Amino acid sequence: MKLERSIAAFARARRAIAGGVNSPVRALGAVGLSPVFMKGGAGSALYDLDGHEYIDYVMSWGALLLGHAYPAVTRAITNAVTRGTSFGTPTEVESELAELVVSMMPSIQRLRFVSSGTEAAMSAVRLARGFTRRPKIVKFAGCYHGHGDAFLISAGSGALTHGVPDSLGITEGTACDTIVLPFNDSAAVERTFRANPDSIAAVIVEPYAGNMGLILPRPGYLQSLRACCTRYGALLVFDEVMTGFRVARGGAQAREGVAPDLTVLGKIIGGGLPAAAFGGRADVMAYLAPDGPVYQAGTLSGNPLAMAAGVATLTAIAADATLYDRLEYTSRQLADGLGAVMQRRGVGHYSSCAGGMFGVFFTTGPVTDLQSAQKSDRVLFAKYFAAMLDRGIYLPPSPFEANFVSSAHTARDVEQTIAAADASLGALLATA
Ligand code: HOZ
Repeated sequence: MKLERSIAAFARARRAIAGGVNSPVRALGAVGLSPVFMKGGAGSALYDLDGHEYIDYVMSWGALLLGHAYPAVTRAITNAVTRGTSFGTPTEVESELAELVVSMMPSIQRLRFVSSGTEAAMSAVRLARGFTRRPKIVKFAGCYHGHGDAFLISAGSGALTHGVPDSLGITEGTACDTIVLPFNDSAAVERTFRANPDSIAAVIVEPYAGNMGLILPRPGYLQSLRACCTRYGALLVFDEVMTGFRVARGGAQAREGVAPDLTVLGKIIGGGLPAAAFGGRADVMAYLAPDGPVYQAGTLSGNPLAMAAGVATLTAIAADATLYDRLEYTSRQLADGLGAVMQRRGVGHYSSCAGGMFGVFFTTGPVTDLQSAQKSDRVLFAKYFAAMLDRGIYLPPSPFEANFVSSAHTARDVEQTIAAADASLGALLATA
């Protein structure tokens, strides 16, 4: 496949942008390729600079639940932009989006909008520390909560494939206050609380881990985190940046029946524009300035364009009674169909899915944590990624990222994707 224009665009980008990209995984380093520059998208399709069309399973890393350029979202943004792009004052559309979120996620009594998931996670942890007056946080290896200092220790996502799971630039003091435990291990959490009964402010977790591939919690795991936090007076923070509005209208917390104290949201809440939020118990949120002593602020927080896109997105979600059944059906068809192809071709695999996301590991499972995820065959994945790209399928460019579907993905997309996987693996195994 010819990607001449993308290659030229990357050479240009590298002259002015650090590394040529504004987020590391986009560089496609994990699969040894040069990035594909896109010029547009519609529904489930992406179009690159060289004129190729792809079925997209990145969906702006999960932000687009309704597909690219969903008409109601585009209309809402177009209408909003004619009234001005940013005021630095409150606007009513912020309350409109906040009310929608509160109505969909009962554990959120109050929230605060920010511009990115990173900012939301950082702010939630500061708030948890301020509220509990304790220093430490517990996170899980392979979970990713954006690039705030406290989280870049055994982090997932791009940190896993760019050789820096523990980034330089994080002070020893920060690292000391982050306790990293294996995902899905309730006993490790219990032991840690017993050893640090008065110093843990919060446990932060992706309830469905989506940044080391997709790893679902063992039955009872999230409940055990809830119980430990309650017993020891720490806050339970669910990072639902990926899973919020994606695995169910009320996120993973609704599917699992576990109410966190705080929730971190991003991606879908902004309908493809930069918006994120953190929210939860009213007594905890009351600690935030201007009412309380924990400071947090942002010029573009609650930006009217992003709020309008969010309102249009959540309104469409709320009005569609069968949306999550359809998304789960599509994800299941893909996870099972791709698994069947791998089985037939003799490739070790393990798959999982939830709502509008799914994961396929190139290893025989079960995959329950970072250690088991890292058994994935990265070399085979890189070849598979390239072969799928050649056949018009745009996958997340790393074995440790989840795949995302939208309501725009069709049965024909699923069929084409499974056929492409069969042809790709057939060709790869023939030349191996
Ligand atoms: N952190 C995102 C993947 N889990 C990547 C964001 C991006 O490159 O856009």
